[in-house]
Order: sequence, then C-alpha cells, then structure tokens
Amino acid sequence: MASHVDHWLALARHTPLALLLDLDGTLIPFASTPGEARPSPELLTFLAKVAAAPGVTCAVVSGRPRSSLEEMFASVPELRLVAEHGAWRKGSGAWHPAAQVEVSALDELEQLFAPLLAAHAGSFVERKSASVCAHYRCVPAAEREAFLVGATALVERWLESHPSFDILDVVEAIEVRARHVNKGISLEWVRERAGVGVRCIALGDDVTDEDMFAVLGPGDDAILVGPGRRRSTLARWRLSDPPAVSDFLRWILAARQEGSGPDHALPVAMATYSRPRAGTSSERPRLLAISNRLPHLRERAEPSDKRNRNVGGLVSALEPVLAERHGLWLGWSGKSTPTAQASAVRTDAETSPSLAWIDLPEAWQGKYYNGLCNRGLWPLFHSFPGRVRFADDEWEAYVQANEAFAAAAGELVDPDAAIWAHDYHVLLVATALRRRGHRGPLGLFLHIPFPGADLFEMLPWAGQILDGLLDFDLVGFHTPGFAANFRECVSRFTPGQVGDDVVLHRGRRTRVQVFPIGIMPEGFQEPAEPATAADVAALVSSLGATRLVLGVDRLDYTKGIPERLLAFERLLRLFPEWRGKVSLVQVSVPSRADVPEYAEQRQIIETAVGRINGEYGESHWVPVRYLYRSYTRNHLALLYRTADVGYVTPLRDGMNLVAKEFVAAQDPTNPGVLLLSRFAGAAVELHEALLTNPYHADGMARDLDRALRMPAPERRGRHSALLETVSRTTALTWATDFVTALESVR
Ligand code: GDG
Repeated sequence: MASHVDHWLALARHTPLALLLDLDGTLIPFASTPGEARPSPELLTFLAKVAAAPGVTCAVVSGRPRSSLEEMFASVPELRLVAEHGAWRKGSGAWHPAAQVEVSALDELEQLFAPLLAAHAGSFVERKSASVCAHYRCVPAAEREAFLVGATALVERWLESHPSFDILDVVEAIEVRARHVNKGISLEWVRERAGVGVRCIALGDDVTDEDMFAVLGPGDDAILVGPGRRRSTLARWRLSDPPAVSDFLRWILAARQEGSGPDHALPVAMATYSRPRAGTSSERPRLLAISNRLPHLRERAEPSDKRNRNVGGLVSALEPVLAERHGLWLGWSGKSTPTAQASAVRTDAETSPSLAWIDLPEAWQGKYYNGLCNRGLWPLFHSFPGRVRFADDEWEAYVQANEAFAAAAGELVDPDAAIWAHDYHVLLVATALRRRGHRGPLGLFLHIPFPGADLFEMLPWAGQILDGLLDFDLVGFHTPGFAANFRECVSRFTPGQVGDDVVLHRGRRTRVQVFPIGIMPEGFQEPAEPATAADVAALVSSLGATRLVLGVDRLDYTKGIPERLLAFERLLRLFPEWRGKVSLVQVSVPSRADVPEYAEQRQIIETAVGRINGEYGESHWVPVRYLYRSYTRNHLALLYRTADVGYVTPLRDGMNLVAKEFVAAQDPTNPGVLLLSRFAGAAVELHEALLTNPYHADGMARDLDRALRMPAPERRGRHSALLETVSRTTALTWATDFVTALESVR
C-alpha cells in the first residue's frame, strides 16, 4: 500500500494539476429525478476551495445540460464546466460549443419517443444539444422492462439509418448521442487551461466517463467511483461513493499544503476488476496491424494459390517489425457469414506474422467492400469523380465494418497497445477503438492518394471521415502532396487547427507525416529458377521482336492500361521503324472482378490489344502480348530484368511498387529504362526515371521512343541513382519509421 500512497502523493503535489470530476454518481448521489440531485451548500463551498487551490484546475465534466450546471454552480465561478458529455464548455467566460451535431436527426428521434412516453407514466425525454436521453427511473418497477425493450428497439432501428450516433447504457436511462461528442474531447480543453506539463486525475462512475479515461496520458490517472465489480473499466483505481470522493479531494488538498501532509488515510483502492481478457498482459501483443485483407488472402492471390502467398512488400516489411514487437495482423478473411454480424475473431499463431481474422456478413461484401470502398473512396481518392458512386446503405456497412474490426482488435490487445491501421477500408477504426476505451497509440497509413479539397468535398461523409482520421495519433502518406491535400481538407472542412505536421482537433493532437513506402530489393535480385528462365525465354522468342516493353499491374482503371496501349499504338504509327522490332508485354493481374467497372476495363483492354495486333501484327511479330494472370515474384523479377523499358504509367497512384521493383531487378551493367507516369507517387522520389504524361498519347509515344533509344551510359547513370534510392528507403525502413513514430506519439 505504501507504494500507492507514494504514487498519489507525487500526483497530488504535481503542479499544474487538473481534476476532471463527473457530477452524478461521482460528486453527488443519484436521486429520483435529475432536479432532485444537487450539490449541497457544503459541497459547493468545498469545491470552491478545491478550484481556488494554487496550481489546480478543477472541472466538472457532466452529461447534464448547460442550464442545469450553470444554475447549480453559479456560486463557484472558479470551476470549469463541461456540459452534455463534452458538447459545451465554459471556461472563465461564456459557454462554447465543442462540435457540430445533426440537430434535425435528434429532433426526429425525440419525436419517435412520443408514443412510448405516453404509454409509460413517469418516463420522460431530456433533449440535449448532442444527445437525446430517455429516462425511466420514475417508471413503475413492473413496467421498466417493457419500457426498456420498446426504447431499445426504437433506437436500434433509428441507428440503422443514423450511423454517426450511438447508444449509451447510462444509469436508468437510454441515451443516444453523436459519436464524436464525448467526455474525452474535454480533456485536451482542460489541459490547455491548466498549463504546460499538467497531470490529470479523472473521476467518474459510468460508461461515459470511460471516454475521458481513454484519452489520459501516461502521467495521468483515472478513478472509477462505485460500489463494486460492476463492469470493465480503464481506471486503475476505485473510490466507493460520492462521500469517498470528497474525502479523496480533501486528501489531495492536504497533500498540497506545504510542510504538512494529509491527516487521514487515502480512501482510494486499487481497482480489482479491470478489463477481463484471455492471457496475461505480457503474452498479449503490443503491436497490432489492421488491414482489410490479410497478406495471403489479398485480391491478387486466392488462398489456394500458394505461389502468391506472402510475396508482397508490405508483408516482407511488416513481418520483421511485427515479429520484433510480438505483433499480430488482423484483417477480413474474405469469407462471409450468413448472419448480420461479423464472426468471432480467430487467430493463427503458426504463420509469420501471426494472423487474426474475422468473417464479415455477406451483405457487407457488396456494400462495404465493393460499394463504399471500391466504388466510392477508391475512385474519389484517385481523382476519378466520374466513376464515383455513393449510397447511404454502403456508408452504413462501412461504419459497421470498421466497428467490427475495432471490436475484434479490442479482443486481441490491451487498451494501451499500439495499433497500425492500413488504408482506405479502415478510416473510421480509430473512432470505434477510442469509443471502446482504447488509449494506446493509433496510426493509419494511407496506401492510396489523398485527393484535393474540391474533390474530397464530393464525399457526403467528408466531415465524418476527417473526424475519423483525426482520431488517430499519427496519419501517414506516401508523398508531401497527399499530406498537403489532407491538411487543406482539414482546414476547410473542420474547425481543427492545422500546423505543418500536426493537427489539433477536438482535443486530440494528430501528427501528419510522410513515409514513402519501399520494397525489399533483394527479393527481385535473386537468380531466376530454371523453369522460370525457360518460360521467359519461350515468351520472348514467341514475340519475334528484339526489344521488349513491359507493363505489370493489377487490372485497374487507375493504372492507365488502355492509355498505355494507345501510346504504344502511336509509337508504331509515329515511328514506323519500330514495327517488327519492339513488343509490349502487359501482365494484368485479375482484381475486383465483381465490380462492374473492372469487368468493363478488361473488355476495353482486350479490344485495344485485338485492334493493335490486327492492324500491325505480322506472321513473325506480335506487337502486344496481353497476359491476364499472375506470376511468382521470381518470374516477375526475370520479366523486369529482360525488359528494355519498364512501362509504368498509372493515371494516378499512391506510390506504385512495380516501378521500384523494376529498378531493383535490373542488371546494373545493362539496365532497362523506367518510363514512369508523373502521376504516380513514386515520381516524387524516382527523379532519374523518364517521367511521362499518360493522358497525352503522342507525348508518351515520343517518350517511349526516347527510352528505347537511350544510350547505355545514360541508362547506367540513371539506374545507379534510382537503385540508390530504392535500396535506401525500403519496405523495412518504411515500416520501422512508421512504428517508431507511432510508439513515440505521446
Ligand atoms: C496500393 C497502391 C501503393 C503484380 N503482379 C503480380 C504481383 N504484383 C505485385 C507487384 C507489386 C504489387 O503487386 C502492386 O503494387 P502497386 O504498388 O503497384 O499497386 P497496388 O496494388 O494498387 O497497391 C499503390 C501500394 O498500395 C503500396 O502502398 O504503392 O500506389 O495503389 O508488389 O509486384 N505479385 C505477384 N504476381 C503477380 O503477377 N506475386
């Protein structure tokens, strides 16, 4: 116990010190109606003393409406007040709103309660700015269950079409509130008022206080107020009831008195009922990666296709980083459940890295994955507004899928573990994790571009997505341009304060940083296996050309494959001397085939290939060989090495790893030329590539001609500079840099 007292003495004597005190159930006991539960005159006098103590900032953080707090604490102007679970705050002057809320949605919900209120005497609805609270503490005991069942059903139906709200199980009431308004957002506000180096103590009794506990820093502490083992909590300490809270505050004041110490015992006990989980803390992972798909189940590789397992740069990069930190990787199995819920989380520790996965309801495949992700966010973020299509039910499925990932994560790691989320499928996972009480560092890396503000504004849920991103502690992008777009969107569409590499929003500090992803170059420098060598030799001889131009992509409209074919066709027309001498091999890996735009893209490509071969082909020469399939890495590496030109011309791309793989695979004594779209993220780093504009067929044809004619010394010079870049910033440095930044965010 002595060490507990030392801990509390150190904290109590710290300056500045902030006390965040919930009201009902913490400072005062519950009564039959909120109106009857009030602080006594003695308590008010005592709170005035606490709030006036030098170096102490004292805030009452309550779910009550402003008017109620205003009236109760009128005699204690030194107290800071937070009303309606964080929606309003009052410092030394007037009340200020903390966030915007869809008021009309709450009006609608309030009206839906009317028949239920009429049927159950004693029930009433309390309307707040960011929530609607249906109280049943005065409903006769025999009717309470009926009221609860009716109210829960009503709210759950309403929530199906209002995913930005959630339901709170508060004491003797059901409260529906805007997700982004919670007591956690008041912490940063109080901190700012208390001053640099502040340590906080938060006290509360119900689930809404967990939001406050969740955002406490390492020097802070939380105390749950209540009689016994009622529920799981993030608080390490416990106080039995409101009188014990007053005793505790008295003890704190006494500890701060110079020369003397507390004259009564510390009433705080170590909580014995923290979050129940399987395994001991030391066995549970300290780092969790979350991505939609798991490495060996990615779109380009079926689970049964062993050739393609674990070949990607992401896997090779994360594997050592996760292993070193006892990490785990969570994703969607790609399989569906027949129910409306995600499956329980399953794990496989035999793989490296260890994997965990959930199955998602069948309906979500179309709505969340093919819908919002691949027909909404993907084209929008890649600046293809004409292909964007949004639907409310898809957004709802997206919110639910993010909830499901957060719920699974909560099963797998402790609330203080670091979590690294990947890509546009899980942009809301931090919000869901925070709500569930996660307080460890949360990071997101976006593998695709971040669009400019004019495009981003097309997203009907732009505000929610930005709020979701700003619930992470660290957000990473491939290029400074994407990071700048993000900052621009934040400053245009949120009240957040935007700095060079930091955003302050709703009491959270989010670091915005650039981490260009790389590859593991060694994997593309291994000698070809004999069967691979024979296969590639046969392919080359079947073409009948001496020069080879190579394209390798997932079949996706962002990759600009039709534009690439068109430019190759223009090469044959503008520079007829190349006819019979150069062939284009285009490898297109099947992808998202059940999304109509992708099936259509395949048609367009096959038609163009047929047209070019029909017009230019000879019995001894095939202008374009189109391979709609995937290859092993060893096979790809030899194709890269054999090619004279790496034809990497996406219309827009986050990075483009094929460009880097092509560089890594070249023979340095006789390297091929990388012809790279200036709209790939890779163009920011790979300056020595020949940069081209895929929207300009004639220009790209001329660049292709230049690449094919480039003299060996120039090719070698460009390649050695490119190889230096590709070898310096690898997949491993990328993952290590991100995780190191993530672990040090707070
Ligand atoms: C997203 C972003 C960003 C291709 N064919 C085969 C095969 N591949 C591999 C390549 C490469 C990967 O697929 C493709 O990566 P990209 O970076 O080019 O593109 P996306 O799939 O769109 O990836 C992108 C990336 O995330 C990482 O952040 O660079 O901008 O869009 O590694 O080698 N792999 C195998 N067989 C094939 O036939 N095994």
